[in-house]
Amino acid sequence: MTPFSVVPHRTVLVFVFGCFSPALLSAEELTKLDPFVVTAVRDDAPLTVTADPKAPAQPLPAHDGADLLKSIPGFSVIRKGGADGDPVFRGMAGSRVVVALDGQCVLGGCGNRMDPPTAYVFPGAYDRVTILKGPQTVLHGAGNSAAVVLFENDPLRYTTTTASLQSSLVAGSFGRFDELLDARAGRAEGYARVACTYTHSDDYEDGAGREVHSAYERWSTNAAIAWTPGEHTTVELSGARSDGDAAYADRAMDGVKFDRENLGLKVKREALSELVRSVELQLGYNYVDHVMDNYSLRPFVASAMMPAPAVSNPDRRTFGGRALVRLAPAEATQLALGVDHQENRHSVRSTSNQPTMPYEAKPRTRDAEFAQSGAFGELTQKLGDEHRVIGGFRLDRWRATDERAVVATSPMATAPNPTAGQRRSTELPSGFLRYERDFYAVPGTVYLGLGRSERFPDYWELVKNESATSISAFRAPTEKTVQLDTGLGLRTEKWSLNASLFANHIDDFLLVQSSFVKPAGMMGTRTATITRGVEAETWGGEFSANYRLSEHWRADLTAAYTRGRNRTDGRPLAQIPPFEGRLGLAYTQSSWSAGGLLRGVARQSRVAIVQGNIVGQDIGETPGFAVASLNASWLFRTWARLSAGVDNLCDRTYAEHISRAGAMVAGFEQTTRVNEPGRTLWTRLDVSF
Ligand SMILES: [Cu+2]
Repeated sequence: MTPFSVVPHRTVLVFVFGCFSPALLSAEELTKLDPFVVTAVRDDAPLTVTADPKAPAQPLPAHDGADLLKSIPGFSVIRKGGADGDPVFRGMAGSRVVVALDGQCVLGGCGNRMDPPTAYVFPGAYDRVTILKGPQTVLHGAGNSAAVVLFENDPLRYTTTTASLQSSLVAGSFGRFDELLDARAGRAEGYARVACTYTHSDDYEDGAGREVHSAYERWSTNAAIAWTPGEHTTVELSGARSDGDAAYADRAMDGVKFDRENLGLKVKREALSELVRSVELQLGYNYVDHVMDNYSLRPFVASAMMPAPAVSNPDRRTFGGRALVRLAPAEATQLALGVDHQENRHSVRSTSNQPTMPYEAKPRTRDAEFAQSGAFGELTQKLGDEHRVIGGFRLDRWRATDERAVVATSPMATAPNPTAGQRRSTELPSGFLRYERDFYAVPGTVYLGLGRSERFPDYWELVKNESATSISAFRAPTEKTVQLDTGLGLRTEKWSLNASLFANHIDDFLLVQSSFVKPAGMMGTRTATITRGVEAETWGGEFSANYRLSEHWRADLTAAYTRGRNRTDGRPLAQIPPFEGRLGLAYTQSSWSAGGLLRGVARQSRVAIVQGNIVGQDIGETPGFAVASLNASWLFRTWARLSAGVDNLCDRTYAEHISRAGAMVAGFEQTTRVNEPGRTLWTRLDVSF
């Protein structure tokens, strides 16, 4: 075992500290002396970051996937309101970051991107979130050029009859209230678990005391039941149901329904023979039904675009599956082989006048269908004790069908779709090769990898936008990324240090450009949002250092930077977050901890106005800012812990560079961007039995 092999977070700590600091404190004690409130996550392996979505974190995240990821260096969030922000990793948004929930791909339905996959993530319902950076794995589907994000539950296995219960309550400023209940029970023959979450917030206020149209309410139930007929066999059937509503400060409509239905089946058999280490089969079904309108969560105001109460109701049905075999052909060789498949259908129905033509009475009209089938192999070859080579290759066949008869050229007008009924299919090759080396003088690992990924255009790039020359972007090119990844991780008893650097070249980067002027009719012009392929490059990286100043004091420093260039237009690449640094300091005793976090973000002057991605486009430069936060936590019973914090202590008024422009919402002051929350007080109680 190497210091950086992929094992759960805590095990790594125990292993490293257990080996290198036996005299100081036992591994258990050292683990306990980590601060209770998480302000910085640590890298576990080359290109791998793991976080505990159940742990108290500062700043207090909204109970959705994007806000949780925001605390991980390299991630930023495009804010639209209080929840359902879009995660961006290293300036890459949308489907460049693949999000899988327990191995299943969930795709949102909203044409206006109200529901990124992370809108259907309730972090407290999962045991672990893992981020795999760069095109350096082929195991989790095609096109994940920036990163793969896995929300997962730990496998359960019981030998005696056992039951456990974990619960947390959060109360905070602006009417914030969260509840989480996670119950598990099992015996040798099987287990069952259920996780329920509820979260609510009123409109928050920014630092200047202006209310932001951002209230939300979300709930979820995840359940699983499993049969474990032998020591090495698990058959798990799982399901999830969730819904919610959310106000948006950046647009003319709000989300009033985010209904997800899910069913999953997992069959896994381990230790079949010396050669076959495991075989697993997974199937998943997801249905997302989304409704947005301009009157339920805000006072209805007639506008030129929407003169009457209007509703849109898109939905998406996704089926998928994967079969994977893990082999050990030799002692130093591990091979994972598999196939996967995913298909989804998107439909929409809408009304421009709900009182006279209710949307519920209208038929759903299918507008697009997608399918992708892939085969992959990933090999890890140890070369002696200290060297490893890891390589992977996958080939995907991707198909799309354009089922739109007409294309909307404005909220009031449609035109016949020039690509109606057309089908297209493409072969997408992806692969990577990486060299890793461990060293022991200071325990650590260095790596260097080269990867290529080819990403097919997603629903928004292909169907929601036009192209420069046509009202349909259905012929948009595939996006090809070639990326170099390098970095190192060092960890001693007193300090740890991680650095990951990347540089890439992206051929046919799918740039989404708004306000593109097109001819209209005999003399006029109109503007459209188009998808176009440009030649782009980005480079940058993340750095984190952790230093144990004394037995009780710990300091964390993280930094992230990305720079991007659009070579075709000779401009900066749009929607790239500026440099960001965080400094955390914590004091930990056996039963309590207290800490502070300072987050500083630089100004961003590298902008390309009206250019960006499926979520948002650049609107201008932004100034830098700094935000300070404080937290404390007290383990007052072995089974109960109370935490509290103040986020944005100085009540600063600020907005993230990539956040969306503020919209005019009746009763609210319009701001340049959707501002972040002002001073936020929160308290949290965690109990486990
Ligand atoms: Cu929507």
